[in-house]
Amino acid sequence: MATPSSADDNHPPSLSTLLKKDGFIIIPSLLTPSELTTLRAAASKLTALSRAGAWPHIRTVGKQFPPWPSSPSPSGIWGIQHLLHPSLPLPQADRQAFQNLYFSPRILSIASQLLLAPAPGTEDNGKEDVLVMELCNMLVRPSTPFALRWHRDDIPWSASAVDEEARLDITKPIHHTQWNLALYDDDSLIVVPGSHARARTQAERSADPFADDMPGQIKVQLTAGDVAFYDNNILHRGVYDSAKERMTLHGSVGHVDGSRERARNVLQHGVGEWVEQCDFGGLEEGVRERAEGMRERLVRMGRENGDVGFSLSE
Ligand SMILES: O=C(O)CCC(=O)C(=O)O
Repeated sequence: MATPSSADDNHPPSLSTLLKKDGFIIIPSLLTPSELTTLRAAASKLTALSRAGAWPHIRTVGKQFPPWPSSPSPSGIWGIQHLLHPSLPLPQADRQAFQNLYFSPRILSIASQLLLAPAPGTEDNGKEDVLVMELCNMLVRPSTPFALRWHRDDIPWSASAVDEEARLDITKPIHHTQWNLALYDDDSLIVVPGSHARARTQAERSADPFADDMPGQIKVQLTAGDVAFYDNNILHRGVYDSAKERMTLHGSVGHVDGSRERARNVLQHGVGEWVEQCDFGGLEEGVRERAEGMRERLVRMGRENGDVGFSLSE
């Protein structure tokens, strides 16, 4: 399991080195107990409202990729979208808890370390004003058993090995990072470590899309309060236990050089329709300015990229 603990205590590998090697890293105990309590309270209220059909931005059981219907299917929901949406039907304190978390200096410092890694041979680790606001969603326990097929988030399963290699070149700068922050212990995410950096093997190509025994697969084990950062083009799937509580915040942060591929990844979720109405006035000074800058760069990305379509379909 990749954790930021060191192979050599004098020269611990950087977070970006670990992420480039395995495709994911786990940062234990990012949240304090009091933050965990506050976020669980907000998350529980939003989950109840979403299951009852009072929040239309949901992921419905039975459908893996966006767009999703706006009412829960009879088999329930497995995710809730847009936790930063200005119309989220929650008291201000709960909405603030999600904003505080998404823009928290701890999350953004890790994102900066991953996205602004120094170019080989330089000491320069860039400037923070290239971070872009992206997604802040939540993955929840479905009420009936449900599983996602193996996928990469932004490369179709039908891609040739040549196309996969062109997209997965890890010598190129990283332009996004995705994270899962568990509010309850969570082992639903299954990944093949290292697969973010190579085309699929013949065994992976010919495997059943719902295979429970993909060679090399591991469960990403998160204890409540831990966060996993990962490359969303790692081979992965979700397998959900309807009897086990799950409320895992699911976000991403981008880099301004992310171009059309990142624009599609983010804007296919509909964020462009509401991001300009978000009120970040409740954030602490310093954090607020950074949030405004990240929002501004997302708006610009939307303007420059027009209709982006969807990454995947089923
Ligand atoms: O449930 C998870 O953690 C994985 C979700 C996922 O693979 C996705 O949203 O594409």
